[in-house]
Amino acid sequence: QTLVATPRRGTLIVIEGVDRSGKSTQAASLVARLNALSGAVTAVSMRFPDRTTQTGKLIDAYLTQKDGTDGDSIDDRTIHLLFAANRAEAMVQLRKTLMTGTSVVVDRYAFSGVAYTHAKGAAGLDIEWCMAVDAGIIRPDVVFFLDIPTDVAASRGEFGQERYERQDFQEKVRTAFLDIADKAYWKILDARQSKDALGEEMLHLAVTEILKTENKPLQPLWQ
Ligand code: T5A
Ligand code: NA
Repeated sequence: QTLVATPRRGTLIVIEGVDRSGKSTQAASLVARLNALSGAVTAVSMRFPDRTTQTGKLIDAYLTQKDGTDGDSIDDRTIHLLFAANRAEAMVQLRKTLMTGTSVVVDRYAFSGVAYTHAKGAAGLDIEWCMAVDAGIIRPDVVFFLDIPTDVAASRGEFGQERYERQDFQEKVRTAFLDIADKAYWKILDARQSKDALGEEMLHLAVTEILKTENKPLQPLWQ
């Protein structure tokens, strides 16, 4: 009888929150902290929207309101589908990375898709429709929700540069996030803390999740 080492897959860690809650700061910090622990690359980062792909370029033009008109050339349903397509096209690479044992820290995911579209309050864009479009992509092992009062977020650097950065809208986004938060795998964190304190808390939680992941099969989201 041969002893075969149990293959261990990477852990899928998603960071969510309203604009300026500190997601990109913490995503970079978490990847660096995890890799420093082992002295090897055990974690990489990914972000959505990925503005570098074909779908990402359309999304970037929409968000920065450089899409030709006054910014309304892509309707609400279509931009939602583009954000979902931008995630769908990344799944082969994401699965491959996880299955080779590398953890992935993702800056925004389908939860942003649902929260921002639903917060528009437009007819036909109910939560069920928003979720259905992303159903079946890889389910995160854990979601860190960086919770912050929207007035604190609005006081941070460069707020107001992009389409959705209005405080009343951000308030609706925060409510939508909390509505879809699944207690089974979401951790709601206080994002008013200092960058370092929050980074330490997330490192501790991430390590716990990585140890728990072992070789559990990947699961589809919302199915
Ligand atoms: N969107 C996205 C959808 O509508 N549907 C979707 O499906 C998806 C995926 C772009 C927009 O797209 C929408 C949501 C967004 O409106 P993006 O590219 O992620 O999404 O947005 P960005 O503008 O890049 O990032 P955010 O505005 O969300 O900011 P972050 O990443 O939350 O914050 P971060 O880390 O850049 O920090 C912001 C500022 O705060 C400071 C930082 O130094 C920086 O100046 N800061 C802190 N200050 C004090 N204390 C702390 N703890 C701090 N942490 C950070
Ligand atoms: Na960001």
